[in-house]
Amino acid sequence: MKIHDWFNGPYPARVRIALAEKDMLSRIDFVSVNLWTGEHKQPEFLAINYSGTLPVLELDDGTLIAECTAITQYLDALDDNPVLTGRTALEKGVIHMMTKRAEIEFLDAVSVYFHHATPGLGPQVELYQNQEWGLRMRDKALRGMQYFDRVLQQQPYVAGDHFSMADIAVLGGMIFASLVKLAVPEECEALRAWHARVQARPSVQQWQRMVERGAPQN
Ligand code: GTS
Repeated sequence: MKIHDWFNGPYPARVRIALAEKDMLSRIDFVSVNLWTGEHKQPEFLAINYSGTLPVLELDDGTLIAECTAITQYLDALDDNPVLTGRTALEKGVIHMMTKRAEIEFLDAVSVYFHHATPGLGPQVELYQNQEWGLRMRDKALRGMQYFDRVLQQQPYVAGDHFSMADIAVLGGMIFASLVKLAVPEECEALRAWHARVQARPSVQQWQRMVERGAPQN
């Protein structure tokens, strides 16, 4: 299996952390797509993913699966022990809901802020920017952090009692927020405590070490 991604991107991080949780990193060949030169917007990559985003999973038979949630669901099901995406109907429903909420209310909002209200990937890649929209999305992301803080005051993990894909999605938001220097409000103590706990997980540590090794040479 191959994954087309960029080594330190927040969305790619979601899949890399899921792979580390499942002890599957060694089964993947990573193909580097350079976001900073706009490789993901070139026809060659758009043929792989119409949406022009990373990551994309490519199976040995050529099947392409884009979207972090879809990729994680596929990978998690391979061993018939889908601990990240839910083993029961109830778990699946709640984890999916909270993952989607993490995207809509937090991670995607930080991403829009980055692309619209900061230099983003630079003038060669960011062909349209709307600063007002970007700033609104920054404020939405901050409200999202407050929402997840309230959730985590009630339960240890984003979707309940177990670490899941929903935690990884919120972690993606925290990774992106840190890249764009969007601080977690001081009063979000439960979110901060959860963040410290999940950052200590071996999967997240392993991802951190991959990032520290730096950009691939291909
Ligand atoms: N909904 C998609 C998913 O969940 O996979 C979003 C993917 C996404 O936005 N990926 C980022 C991207 O391709 C990668 S990164 O910014 O996290 O590194 N961004 C490039 C762009 O131009 O939007």
